[in-house]
Amino acid sequence: MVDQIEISGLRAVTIVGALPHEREIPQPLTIDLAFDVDLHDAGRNDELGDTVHYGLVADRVVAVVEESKDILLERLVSRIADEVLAFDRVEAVDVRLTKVRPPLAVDATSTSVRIRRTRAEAAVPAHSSQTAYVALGSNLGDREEYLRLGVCGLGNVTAMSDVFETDPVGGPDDQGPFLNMVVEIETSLDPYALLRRCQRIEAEAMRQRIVHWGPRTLDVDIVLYDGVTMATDDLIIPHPRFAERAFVLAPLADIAPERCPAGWKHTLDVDGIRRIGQLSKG
Ligand code: PH2
Ligand code: MG
Ligand code: MG
Repeated sequence: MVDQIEISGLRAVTIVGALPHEREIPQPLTIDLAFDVDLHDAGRNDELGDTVHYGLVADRVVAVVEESKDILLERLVSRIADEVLAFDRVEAVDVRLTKVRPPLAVDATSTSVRIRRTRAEAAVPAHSSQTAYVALGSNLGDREEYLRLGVCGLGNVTAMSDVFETDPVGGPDDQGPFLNMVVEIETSLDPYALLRRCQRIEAEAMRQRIVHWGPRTLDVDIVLYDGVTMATDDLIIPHPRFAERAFVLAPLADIAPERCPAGWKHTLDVDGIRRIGQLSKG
């Protein structure tokens, strides 16, 4: 018999499923987890550091589910297992993922898939991560505070450019100047999951999508994602216009000049960009 920690009836709402309406409307899921952790030390010492903080596991799992858009429960349950196994002390995990309102023609209470995965067979080794560059921009309200909110929401930030004040490019004439910056992150999220995180951060900043390219409290765009070139309706990587935008290139050049496109210095020979300096702690 091994020691286990259990989390039962964790609830999340997301897009999952193969049917047309399931691609449109988020649906409720419940997640039940049991993970193997040696609890001897925590039992003796009464120290959180000797065990796995189940609150953090619950937060990570709900974030992964809400950021996903998988077709199969099997795919999503496997992501959940990988996420739990990324916690160092977890040796194995049992996960059950349940559709609370399964789309069946007949009557049924729920449908579930259940898997057990051990550290040895985990598809994603613990802490596997990619480097990505994300651009932040704000020209409404407390612009620095919105940048701070963006930086915090992105998670593991490994480098930050200076903040630049930039004249608006495109959009209505009467909007104020932007604050722009670029950050480097190490992330275990795939590009879509990272996009969903960016969108969630923007929503938290109550971005008003009223005028196309109009003023916004916070815009969070993926510029580059290691090893990924893609173009779908939802997401294009690298960002399609970053190579001609001084408000992205100037901050990107601060932290990753080697990632800037050829001739980037020339692109910076424009007015309308002023270096402000490091983002203050607020
Ligand atoms: N973002 C835009 C359009 N124009 N101009 C500046 N200076 N900074 C921006 O972040 C910006 C813009 C669309 O996202
Ligand atoms: Mg943008
Ligand atoms: Mg954007």
